Amino acid sequence: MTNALIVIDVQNDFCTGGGLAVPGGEDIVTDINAMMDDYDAVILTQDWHPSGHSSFATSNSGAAPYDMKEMHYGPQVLWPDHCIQGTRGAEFHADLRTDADLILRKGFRPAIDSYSAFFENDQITPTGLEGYLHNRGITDLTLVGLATDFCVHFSAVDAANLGFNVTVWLKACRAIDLDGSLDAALKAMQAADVSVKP
Ligand code: VGL
Ligand code: ZN
Repeated sequence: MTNALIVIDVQNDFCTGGGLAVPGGEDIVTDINAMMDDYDAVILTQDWHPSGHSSFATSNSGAAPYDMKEMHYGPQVLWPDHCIQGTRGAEFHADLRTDADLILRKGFRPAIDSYSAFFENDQITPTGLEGYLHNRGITDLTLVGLATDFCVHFSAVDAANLGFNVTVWLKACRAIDLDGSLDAALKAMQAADVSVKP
């Protein structure tokens, strides 16, 4: 068994004062740093959008943040601007350890969003992470980070469907919780055989 810790999107824009602040986002940093020494590999993901990304409400005339839009790949939440490439908001939280093996960026294609660390929101375009993990012989994944109900949720379900043994550790995650999205995410993760630990 070879295990990896995958730290999802612990970036300034998802912390207090950020463009898409997740309540308590920064509170998980200390626990995540402490966990890193217990894994064979540590991977950080970084939400990394070009300015004017199609998932931003400001890129869709007449739209307000958190409206839904039907994209060519399915329904998409329209977000406040966040994690724009090269900005301070896209940087990792200053206290997060970045001595990781791999930093995987996602969401860089202008016309498609990417919640999952494995596939973009069309569910087909791969990020390459599956191949990286298989090449390194990694079988077991623990996921932590932001946000529980979006990027952690979709990454965990994809990982389980790809055959990895997946644990999500909620004490080191925080949620956006939009219209019951946290409840739905917890159910979807359990249904996909993700082990959800408090
Ligand atoms: C995320 C919404 C938009 C996340 C990223 O990291 O959960 N959520 N972009
Ligand atoms: Zn994003």
